[in-house]
Amino acid sequence: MPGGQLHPQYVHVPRLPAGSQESLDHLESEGYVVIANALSPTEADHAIDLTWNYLESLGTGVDRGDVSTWGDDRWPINVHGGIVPSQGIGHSAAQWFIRSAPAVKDAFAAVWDDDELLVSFDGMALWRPTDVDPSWATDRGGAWLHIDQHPISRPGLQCVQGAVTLTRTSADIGGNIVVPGSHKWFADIPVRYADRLAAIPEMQDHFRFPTDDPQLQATPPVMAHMEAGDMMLWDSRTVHCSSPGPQAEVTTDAAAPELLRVASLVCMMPKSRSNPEVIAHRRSAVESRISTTNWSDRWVNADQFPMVLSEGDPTKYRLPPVPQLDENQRALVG
Ligand SMILES: O=C(O)CCC(=O)C(=O)O
Repeated sequence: MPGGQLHPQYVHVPRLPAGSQESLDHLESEGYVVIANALSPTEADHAIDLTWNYLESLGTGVDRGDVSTWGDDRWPINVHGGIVPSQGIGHSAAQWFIRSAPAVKDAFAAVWDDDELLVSFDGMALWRPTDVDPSWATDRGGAWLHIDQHPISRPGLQCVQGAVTLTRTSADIGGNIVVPGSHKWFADIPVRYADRLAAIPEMQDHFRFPTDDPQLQATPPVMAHMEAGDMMLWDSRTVHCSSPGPQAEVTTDAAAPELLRVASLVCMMPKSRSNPEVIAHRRSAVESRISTTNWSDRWVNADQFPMVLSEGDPTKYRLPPVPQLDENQRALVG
C-alpha cells in the first residue's frame, strides 16, 4: 500500500437480523456486522427527507433540488470530506427518527445484553456528488484508517459503533470500510506503537493506524454491501474509516440531484457505564442542541472539536428546533 493507498474489496456479507445470535457471533469474530433492515426502505426515504429538512433549515440557502447551492459556503461544516458532526445535526429530526427505530435499539441491546441504554448525539455522513465538485470527495481510506478507543486507558470491549445507511451502497460510491478481525490487534498496540501512543492523550479515543503496518498490509479492508436501511455495527477497536469506492464514477442528473451517501452515525451504550454528571450534560445538550461523539459514558462536545472550529464559522448556521422527545427517547438521553 505505498503512499497510503488502500484497495478495499467490495464484498457481500450476510445481512443478519437485529439482535440475532448470528449477528453477535459475526461481530465478535470479524469485528463488524451488517444488520438487515434497521429501517424499512420507506423509513430510510423518510429519513432522507428529514435530513434535507435539516440542511434547508440551516438558513444558508441549501436547496435540495439545486446542486449549485450545495457548496461549502452553505453546507454545514464537515470533516474528512464527508461527515457532518455538529451544527445541531445530533438533534435533528432525522437523527432522532433513525435512532428511535426499534431494530436499532434491539441490535445494541443484544450486544450489551442490557436494554437500559444511552444513545450518542452523533452526526451523519453526507456525501455530495463528486462529479459536480471533486473537492467534495471523502478522504481516501488510507489517509485516516483508525480505531475509536484509546488502547491504554480503555482496555477490552468498551463500545460498538453503528452507521445506518439511508442509501444503498455500491462499489462506485463507497462507504464505511473495515479491516476484518482487526479488533483482535488492539491489545498489542501499546507494545507495537508505544511512541505513537505516547503522543495521544488518554482521554482521546482516536488512534490512526499507519498504512504500512504489516498486519494491515496482510489484511485487505472490506467495504460491505448494504441495502438502504441496513446498519453496520463495528467494535470501536476494529480498524475502520470511510472511503470512496474502488470504481469511483458517478453521474449527477442536474434536474434531480442526489447525495451519494447518507448515513446516520448512531451508538448506544449501557446507562450503567455513564454517571450523573455526564447525564446532566446530556440533558442540557438536548436543549442547546449540542452534538457528541459515539461515547455516552463521557461528555464530549462535538461542536467544540478543533477540526470543526478550524473548518468554518459555526455561528452562521441556524440550529434545528429543540426536539420534543417521547418517553423512550428521553430514556435514551438519560
Ligand atoms: O461511515 C463513515 O463515514 C465513517 C465513520 C467513522 O469512521 C467513525 O464514525 O468513526
